[in-house]
Amino acid sequence: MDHVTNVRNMSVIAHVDHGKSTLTDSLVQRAGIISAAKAGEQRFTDTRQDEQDRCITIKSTAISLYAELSEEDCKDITQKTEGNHFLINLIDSPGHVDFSSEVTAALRVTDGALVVVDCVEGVCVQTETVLRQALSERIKPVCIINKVDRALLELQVSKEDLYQSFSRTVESVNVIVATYFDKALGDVQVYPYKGTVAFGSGLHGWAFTVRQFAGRYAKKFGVDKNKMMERLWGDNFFNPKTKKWTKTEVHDGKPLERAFNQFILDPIFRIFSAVMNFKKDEIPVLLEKLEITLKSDEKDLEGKALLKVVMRKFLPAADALMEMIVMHLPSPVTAQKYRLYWYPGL
Ligand SMILES: Nc1nc2c(ncn2[C@@H]2O[C@H](COP(=O)(O)OP(=O)(O)OP(=O)(O)O)[C@@H](O)[C@H]2O)c(=O)[nH]1
Ligand SMILES: [Mg+2]
Repeated sequence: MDHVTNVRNMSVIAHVDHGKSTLTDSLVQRAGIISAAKAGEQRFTDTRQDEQDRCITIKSTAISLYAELSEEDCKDITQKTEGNHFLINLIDSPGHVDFSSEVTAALRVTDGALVVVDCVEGVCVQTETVLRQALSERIKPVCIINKVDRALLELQVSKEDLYQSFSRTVESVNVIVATYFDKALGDVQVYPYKGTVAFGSGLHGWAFTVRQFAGRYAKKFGVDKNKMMERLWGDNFFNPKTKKWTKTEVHDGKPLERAFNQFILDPIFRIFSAVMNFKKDEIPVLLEKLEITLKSDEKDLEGKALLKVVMRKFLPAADALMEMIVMHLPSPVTAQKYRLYWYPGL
């Protein structure tokens, strides 16, 4: 609290039911307030009995969380910071239009917003309303595309279809952001290759950003992380035979897989397929390759329960969220420069 440059005041905003409270649970769990088993189902910020009974947020709830980022990640923060310890003051707001005054109140006292979008429903009416409100308050957004587990388990989409759906959603968010452009705030559109968009499942407790994967692959291949980030989104294709990158999906007469699909979605799809199809011999090989170790009691799990444990270890939601919040949302020191309205003569 004494290091104001290391404070992030932020709200979680979205259309009703897109998973704000469920996602917040991942952060609450990381702070050690609730157990991993309950995270996602407890909806800790739905404190009132009527909220729990009706499975809907009615009042905005604030919670203060302590976060730590690795020293390496801290080097990439562009605003002034001291050390690698952070305080996140988070407000989980309601998505239902009847309670929109709660969103207004939350936005006024925060500087950044986590915009949650359901990957199946996409950008909805209330997503636009709350995003517009946020931008008119000069609140900087970052975005998470949530409920990706539904796309994989219920809709059984292909990797390319999922990429296209992500891409459309990001574009819809950016159309709104561009419409309400404010010179003082600058360009605040969200881009996966800049690390301001995450993808994941609040219910299952996993999420990732392109930046996280770029970090892993940059180390493995010995290439620059920023270059890798740009390659892992958009029309970038890698030819494993020639080890060359191209901008076209057909190279030398052979179709290539998009880098995002090949390097990011592929391991996730493999885990889902091996676990949900009960491929007992494939699972240990995959876990070893991805350097995931299970505790002895977790080894007996099967199906969805095993999927949750594995995905949480592979891509913990809190890591992706913390990274986005700390790296890309402004501290009060940064934000007050443009949020403070100055009336000459007063
Ligand atoms: N399959 C799936 N379901 C989810 C996910 N996240 C949330 N849900 C479900 O979606 C419903 C709504 O979740 P909440 O977290 O209450 O959504 P919310 O955005 O906080 O809703 P309001 O605050 O009322 O606007 C619950 O039934 C959750 O279990 C997810 O990642 N995957
Ligand atoms: Mg809620």
